[in-house]
Amino acid sequence: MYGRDTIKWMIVALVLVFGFGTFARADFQNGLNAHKQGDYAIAFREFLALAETGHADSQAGLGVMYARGQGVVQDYAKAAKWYSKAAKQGNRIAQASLGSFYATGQGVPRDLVRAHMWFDRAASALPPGELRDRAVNNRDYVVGKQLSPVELYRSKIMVAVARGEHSEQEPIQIRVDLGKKDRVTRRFFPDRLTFEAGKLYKFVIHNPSRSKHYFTSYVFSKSVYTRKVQVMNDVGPDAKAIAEIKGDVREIEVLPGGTVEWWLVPITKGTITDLHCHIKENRFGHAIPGQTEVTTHAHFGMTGVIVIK
Ligand SMILES: [Cu+2]
Repeated sequence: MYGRDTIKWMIVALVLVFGFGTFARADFQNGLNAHKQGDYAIAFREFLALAETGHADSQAGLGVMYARGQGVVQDYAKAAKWYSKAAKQGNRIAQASLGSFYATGQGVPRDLVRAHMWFDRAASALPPGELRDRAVNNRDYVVGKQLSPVELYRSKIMVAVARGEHSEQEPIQIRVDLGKKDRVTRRFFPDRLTFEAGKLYKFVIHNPSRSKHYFTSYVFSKSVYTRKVQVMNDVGPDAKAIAEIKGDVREIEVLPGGTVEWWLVPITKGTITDLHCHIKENRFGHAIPGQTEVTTHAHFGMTGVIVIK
């Protein structure tokens, strides 16, 4: 099912670079002319010399030649490498082609979020009109409809970051404490958290107690876009980050006295009821080896509800 759309994309892309471009550099034009005439050895040499100096159109040209095996052994990984360099500089053939590669797993590991991101950037680089409409359709039909709301949001953020539009929105701060300053209270404080979809949050998870606790909610982690997680040296306004973790988060364990800041944007609205701490302990506050009645903090009431409005 990807095949046909991907081919369409390649055609859109090729028309763009080799049909519509106006190019300032004479040496690039030489390469382009050679390529049109099928003189791939000359085209490759011209493109390579320029590509290595950072010339985006030449990098895209090399991408095309590697993707089609023109004058070189067909090599999708090398094509992806050159497309990637050109795409980051805003070359739209490279952006569109890289989108196709990510959608199909050709030359790069398959990654629909990245595919969507590159298709989106390629589409928005086009002037309004039929080509752009086709580009948007391809973005949506090849990958868009297969992404979850969180994944679509991640793509949107990646595009915004690339455009330098991602101004630091002031985060809303929410704090939850795991237990109290003792080792017997097994509760979240508060045990009901309310977020608003689409806003940026600095979600502070602090453990004031003398035992380890988990903040675990698989539904919540799937309902939010995680920008970063920071391990803090303290709690409060003077706290400094001592580690930063990027990517998806499933659950967070906070050691006694520890603090973590989870920078996130809630995406999917709903009432989430699977928040719990699954640290194993008996009712005396510690696990006894071999004891069969060991249970978890959740059984002692360390559960909670998260609402995303
Ligand atoms: Cu716990």
